[in-house]
Amino acid sequence: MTHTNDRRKFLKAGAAVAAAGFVAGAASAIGQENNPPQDHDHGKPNLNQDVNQSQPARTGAQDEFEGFSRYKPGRGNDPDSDFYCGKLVPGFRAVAEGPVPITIPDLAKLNYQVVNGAKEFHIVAQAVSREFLPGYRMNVYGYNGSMPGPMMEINQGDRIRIIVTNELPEPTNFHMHGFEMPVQYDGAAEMTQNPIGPGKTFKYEFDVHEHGTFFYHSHVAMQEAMGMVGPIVVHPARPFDPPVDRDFLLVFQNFSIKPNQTISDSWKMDWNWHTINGRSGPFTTPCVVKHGERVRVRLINFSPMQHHPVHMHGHTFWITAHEGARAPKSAWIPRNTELVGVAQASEFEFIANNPGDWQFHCHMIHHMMNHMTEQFGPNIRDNENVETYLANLESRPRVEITPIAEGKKPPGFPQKMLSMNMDMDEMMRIWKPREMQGMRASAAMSMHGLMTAMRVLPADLFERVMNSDEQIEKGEVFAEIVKRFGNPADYEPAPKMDMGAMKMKSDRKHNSDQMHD
Ligand SMILES: [Cu+2]
Repeated sequence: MTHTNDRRKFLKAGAAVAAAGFVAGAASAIGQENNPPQDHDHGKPNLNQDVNQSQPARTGAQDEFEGFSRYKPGRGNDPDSDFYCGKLVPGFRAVAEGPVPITIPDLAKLNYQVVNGAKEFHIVAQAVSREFLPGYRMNVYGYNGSMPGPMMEINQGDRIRIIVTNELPEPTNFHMHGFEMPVQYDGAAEMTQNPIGPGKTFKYEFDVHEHGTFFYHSHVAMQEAMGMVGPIVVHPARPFDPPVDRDFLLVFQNFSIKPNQTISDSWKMDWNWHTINGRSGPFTTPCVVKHGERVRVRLINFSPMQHHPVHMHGHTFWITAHEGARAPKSAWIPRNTELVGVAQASEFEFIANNPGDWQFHCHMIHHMMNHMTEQFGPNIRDNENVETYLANLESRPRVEITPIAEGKKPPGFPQKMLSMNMDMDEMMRIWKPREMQGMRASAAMSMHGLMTAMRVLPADLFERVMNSDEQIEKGEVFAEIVKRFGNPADYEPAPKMDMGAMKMKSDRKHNSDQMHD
């Protein structure tokens, strides 16, 4: 590779650039308040303006890599370049700093103690409840009070000791998926050990020589369908180059839970509830990154039977690893949708060069909806006994449709279903994470099931969203991004008070479409 020296120079300068980001970014953001909106060609993306107004002064060599810019959408000039689609464009973090800690939205990390030279983790298999959406608390199985279980984050070369206690009223077993360990620790009862009985404990201990994205899970099939999984990340002893600035992990799962029930039906062959790290969109906390950073995402599919083509809007990423092994760079593939099969883990990396709030989701249409029972579920809940059912007979079927297309109804109409029934408190909880601040007021309406958001924010806006105590108005950050990087003339803010099709529980009988702050 001929670019080694350039890249080394960059890496030296990169950390200083990143450190200077906040102050300089804040100053330029204030400075541009008075800038008149630029005159754009109608409908054309505005690629030529200085899109990086919020970044500190940098030299062209740090931003541009053979025609690929870390700050402007674009692929570069030559598919054979090392930097095409950002392939080997480094993040701001120096390789020598080691791997960046994992960000795992909505899940905890598992603590350990070093005991007799091993990292010792305690894991408890349990029946747990998990709130998939505000107000929708489901009965599943998991670990340490959580579903999925908490993440183990370890290093290549560690000796680990996992002490598993079974608090379920039935036997379980404990398998660490993908590890090349001594066979008696494989946890594949009854081929390699006796099951762990209720109230019993079993110890697993071995040296970890691999690196990558793994997971632990029960190897009892229907316990798997009840949610018994937890992620494991093993960082490489020799940090990967190019370095990433952020490293996210998302576990995708499906469940079958009838509208009037809370217990996952592990016998089912189809699946109506979909979770990322144990939550359904829009309760999934967005991933937030800084403009120009190199980002890694690890996708684990622990669904019982269905695969997930996971698509990220606005960017092209490189598939860099599958399951337990980093792929050689010659085998990396540029993509915007990665099909993750059952029990597979994929990793991808990209340069966040296109600011905005980008949808990031499984593309299976029935995985892009929460339990798909809006029209059906409320009937069951509201008419749970025969008397109320009969009393409401004249009003059924109560199919609520988006009030559009007056008098013009093609075959198949309607297809745009309403989404959630949440009250104000529940909706407030959707908006509570700081990661949601400044998104469009209607953003939550567009995330259902296996959906979250990848937010790419200029440095100053990132600081406001992630590190300040400032209350940020809904839509403010998004509008600012459109102003700086897009075409404000064609942008219409979301109506602030209008949650659109979402109806409040208390208002549903009054057929109100409005939500009041
Ligand atoms: Cu899917």
